[in-house]
Amino acid sequence: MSLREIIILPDRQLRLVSKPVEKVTPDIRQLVDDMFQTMYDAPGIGLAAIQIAQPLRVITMDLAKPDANGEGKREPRVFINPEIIAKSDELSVYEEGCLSIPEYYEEVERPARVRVRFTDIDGVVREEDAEGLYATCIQHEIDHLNGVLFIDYLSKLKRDRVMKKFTKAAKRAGE
Ligand code: GNR
Ligand code: NI
Repeated sequence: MSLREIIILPDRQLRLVSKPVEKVTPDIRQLVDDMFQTMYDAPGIGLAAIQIAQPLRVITMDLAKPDANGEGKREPRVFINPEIIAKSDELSVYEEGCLSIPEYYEEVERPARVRVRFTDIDGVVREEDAEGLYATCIQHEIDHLNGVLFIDYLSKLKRDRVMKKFTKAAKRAGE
């Protein structure tokens, strides 16, 4: 396992559309292991492969609350080639954050419940109903696979402000 660097705004790779995984190979399992290590270290509740610069349709997630050591009982989930096949008309608002947009949080409105179809780590196609934080998180992660970020749902004013802040920070870091 290895800890990988999480790419942040304004890295243009975040706008790539990730490619489907054709087969769950040892390389994909290695990628998933690295994603879990990176996600737990961050710490975050979800991670899309593109956030470690791999444009593949792979997501890791763990919605369990960590204990004081940042560990506790884990509930790791893996989604390969996930698709939303149904969504509720009812919406819900959640304050979102993103490891690729550090320390910025805003409320986003999304369908409250979704049904997701995905391939699991054993290569088996499965479907699950998601609600609450699970629904919010899977939608946020699937957006990453399509080059979409939660700031895209905010006003242009807010989005421009965030982009400017991170562009400036990147320039300063590069000088
Ligand atoms: O760690 C994360 N927390 C979070 C909180 C609310 C809504 C979505 C998320 S996902 C985020 C990790 C991340 O950036 N995943 O892409
Ligand atoms: Ni994110």
